[in-house]
Amino acid sequence: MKKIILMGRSEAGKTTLTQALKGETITYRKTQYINYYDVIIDTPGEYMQTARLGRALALYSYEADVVGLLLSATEPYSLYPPNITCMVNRDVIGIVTKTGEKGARPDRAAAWLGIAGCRKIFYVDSRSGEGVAEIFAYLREAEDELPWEKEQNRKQRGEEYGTE
Ligand SMILES: Nc1nc2c(ncn2[C@@H]2O[C@H](COP(=O)(O)OP(=O)(O)O)[C@@H](O)[C@H]2O)c(=O)[nH]1
Ligand SMILES: [Mg+2]
Repeated sequence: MKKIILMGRSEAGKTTLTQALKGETITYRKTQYINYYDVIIDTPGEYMQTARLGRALALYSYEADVVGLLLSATEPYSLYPPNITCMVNRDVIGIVTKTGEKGARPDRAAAWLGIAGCRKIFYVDSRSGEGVAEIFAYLREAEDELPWEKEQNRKQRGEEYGTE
């Protein structure tokens, strides 16, 4: 798995998404996400709410392969300056959270993330688990086996070698 660092203002949903990716609350196809603690870095929202955002982004992104900028679909404004992603020499993805909330405007949040410089945008509701699998799929590397593929792959190997 590629290592992702999640950034966004307080209440953006960083910790909840971290939990969803770690499988503490979410199940997908009855399989729990487990043992990905080392590939997700949660950060305090304070970085976003100060002028130090750019520097924090640049520094912390060295710890990761991918930076995820979170913005809630319920936010009435965005704190991201235009093209903030130019501070980072890593892939930066936009993640719109809380898509299932009442009055959510995922389209507006996505547009703001686009202005911030994110080219690829994901949409999640970490409470229901909607969209979390897509982030997993993006973070996977060739050698990774996603949780819901384990059973299928085991069966395939069993058929090939005549064993289970
Ligand atoms: N419906 C919904 N609620 C969310 C989602 N993400 C976070 N929340 C809620 O929003 C609040 C703040 O989330 P939290 O993860 O603590 O935000 P953080 O400050 O960025 O870590 C909590 O009450 C969460 O339950 C989401 O994707 N969907
Ligand atoms: Mg948090």
